Amino acid sequence: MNLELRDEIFNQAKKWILEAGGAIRERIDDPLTIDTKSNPKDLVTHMDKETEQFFVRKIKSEYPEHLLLSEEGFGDNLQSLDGIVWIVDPIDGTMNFVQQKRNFAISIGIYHQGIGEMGLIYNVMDDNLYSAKRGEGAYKDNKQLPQLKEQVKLDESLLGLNHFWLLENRLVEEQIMQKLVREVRGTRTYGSAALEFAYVAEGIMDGYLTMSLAPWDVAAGIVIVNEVGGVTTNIMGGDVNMLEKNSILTCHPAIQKSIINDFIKKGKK
Ligand code: 2AM
Ligand code: CA
Ligand code: CA
Ligand code: CA
Repeated sequence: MNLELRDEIFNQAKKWILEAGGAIRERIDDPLTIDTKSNPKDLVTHMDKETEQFFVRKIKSEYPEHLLLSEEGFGDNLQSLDGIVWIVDPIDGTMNFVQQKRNFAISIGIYHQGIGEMGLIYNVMDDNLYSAKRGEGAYKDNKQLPQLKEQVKLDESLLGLNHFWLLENRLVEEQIMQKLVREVRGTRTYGSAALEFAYVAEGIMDGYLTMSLAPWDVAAGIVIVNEVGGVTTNIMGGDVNMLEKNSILTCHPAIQKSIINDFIKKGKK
């Protein structure tokens, strides 16, 4: 992608994400219309939908040839990643949005011919924007994030992990995951995949492991983590398919092999 065009698109995306986040902040105490989706714990509010529609309107009027892949169904029905595709999660961490009025983010990944060119993750209530352009480093607001520290040992690492890993599940024997929890220094669960990626990029978590995420949960985070030297695959170490759901391991490269080979593969069902 031509760098001038990329900068222009990035500046638009940045303007829109800050605007959309500001609108959510202004209305954070308004009554919410809450619906459920695939199950009673899978929530969506009118703010998720309105925020997604805001991005659809902006993108389609400024860049009619660009495509949009987004959670709440107002985007395009994509069969491929040809062209320029905006992968948008209008509110990542809807349950946090509803119950805590914080700890949620807007996530935008912009891909060209399947390659992640830009990622933006906006922690709306903290007013922190994590962003990256491929090959140009990652930023938290205007400050460049350093490369991940030289070395990290698994038994000194902090791992983002949902508690469902410890219950009987379809992917990995829970005893093996319990062993992993005992091995690492600590675990955290923030409830927003995008923010967990941002924290891995920031170096305040060493990895994040999850069973099933959609493209809009990970598209921005992958680009941002990549720019500080982190790595992202599915939990078996394979490529992430940006048109489907994937299990995800994003982490410091020093602990990737051990998590996959010594734990996940040993407990694989
Ligand atoms: P969401 O808030 O945009 O739905 C919560 O652990 C994280 O997993 C959030 O990033 C959430 O994104 C994501 N997630 C993906 N699929 C989900 C589902 N079916 N139900 C709830 N959260 C889901
Ligand atoms: Ca959702
Ligand atoms: Ca999400
Ligand atoms: Ca969402």
